[in-house]
Amino acid sequence: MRHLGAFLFLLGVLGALTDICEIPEVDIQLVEKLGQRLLPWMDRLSREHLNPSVYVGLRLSSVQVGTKEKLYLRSLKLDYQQCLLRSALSENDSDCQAKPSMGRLSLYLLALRANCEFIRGHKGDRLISQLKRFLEDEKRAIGHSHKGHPHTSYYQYGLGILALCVHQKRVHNNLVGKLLYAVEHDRLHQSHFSVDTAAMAGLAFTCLKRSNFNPDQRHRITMAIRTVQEKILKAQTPEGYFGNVYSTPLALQLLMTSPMSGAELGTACLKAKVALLASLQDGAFQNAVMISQLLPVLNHKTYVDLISPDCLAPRVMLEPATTTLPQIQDPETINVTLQVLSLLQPYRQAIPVLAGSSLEDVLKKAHMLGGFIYEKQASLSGPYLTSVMGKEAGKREFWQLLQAPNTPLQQGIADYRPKDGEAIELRLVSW
Ligand code: B12
Repeated sequence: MRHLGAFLFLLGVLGALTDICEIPEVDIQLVEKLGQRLLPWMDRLSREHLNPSVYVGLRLSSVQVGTKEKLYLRSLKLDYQQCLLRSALSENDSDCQAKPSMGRLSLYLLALRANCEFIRGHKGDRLISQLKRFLEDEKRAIGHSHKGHPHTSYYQYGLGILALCVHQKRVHNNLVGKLLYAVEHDRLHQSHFSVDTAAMAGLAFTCLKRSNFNPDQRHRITMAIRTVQEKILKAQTPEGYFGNVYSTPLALQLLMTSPMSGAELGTACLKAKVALLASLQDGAFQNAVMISQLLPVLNHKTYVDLISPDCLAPRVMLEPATTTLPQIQDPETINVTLQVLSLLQPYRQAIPVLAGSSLEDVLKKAHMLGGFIYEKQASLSGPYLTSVMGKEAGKREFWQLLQAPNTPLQQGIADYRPKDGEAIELRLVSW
């Protein structure tokens, strides 16, 4: 207790010294460990594994993987340019099963900037037009009265504006206006405040402001940045996270760009950093997208730096981790209760799995045992649960993962590892 008191006092002193949001130097070994978890991704150059977010995260980090980065970007280019351009011509291209979404196209454009490239030429112009068309569609879906919702989410809407902005492509006032309205009228989120979405909107606005785009809207943009910053600060948990552990990296990216200053901001960021470091020690960051959003922060960088990135900055070369094989013990079997109560015919079953299994392993085993069916879809963040017991989540619905009775999980089916005796509920909810 005495230690905690002294620690909080120290935080207060440090906070008062630095009243901007700064993340003091982080142990490079910790950063290397995180970077090493991205290494397997660098070797997977097939379509379903290519992940522009991973590339952006690495390039804005203090570590590098040498020539593999070049190869990776080349594969991204081949995939995204061909697929997007071809799918613009014909809807059913056999090579490109799914047309990349607005968000993925935006991340691809960020990846190009992370390599200090501007989108160029005829093909480039078509990609930009494509992204603008996506945004126009979303604008129509939101509607004149702002009562509707984007087909994707305001997160991807913000990402789209950010991507155009870092490529110095201006966006119409009325497109920016939709995001401004959503921030001003608290419509970014349906059910509860999403720190990630607010942070992404704030990063997009910060880019517009720094680039002197949309001068007629300058005042509204400045106010919107302030609004999201204040809300994110208010969302800080007693442990120090902004929202939860996984929204803290994007929140910090935004707060680090802040023109706002004050002891409150400095202390809040230091507290968040301490909480993040503790979670790193606990192994909370395993997911590649989450690592890719965190690495820039540990290198004092944000997505807004893609306006003019420093591609010559020295970065430490990553070596593959030397793994010591764990001693093989008799694998212990644990029981996890799986339940689906939100359907007419409820399902509840104890599923025996090996200790350390993921929730996805539990679902697979439940399916094998009979009486349980589910479907998933690949996403950049990993497998996303789309359907349970034949019931597919509809538009603006999703299958929520909860620890019974009512605690939403903070990880997906591939990353979450239930403990012995835990009960997991899958619940169809609106968002
Ligand atoms: C929007 C969003 C949602 C929407 C997605 C629907 C939609 N039409 O957009 C809704 C509200 C449905 C949602 C649900 C969930 N989400 Co979510 N979501 C996001 C958010 C804000 C943006 C995702 C995005 O658009 N990325 C950009 C595009 C280009 O990438 P993409 O791969 O094409 O995007 C798709 C996937 O990300 C997928 N998706 C969304 N959330 C999740 C979570 C996981 C684990 C997976 C595998 C996929 C996935 O939906 C996106 C749209 O199709 C991120 C924030 C962030 N920091 O990344 C959180 C985030 C990814 N979600 C998160 C979580 C935990 C979940 C849930 C598991 C929550 C729960 N307890 O049920 C569920 C998923 C359950 C399932 N069925 O598998 C965490 C993941 C943390 C981690 N360790 O990986 C994040 C980081 C939020 C957070 N800070 O906690 N989410």
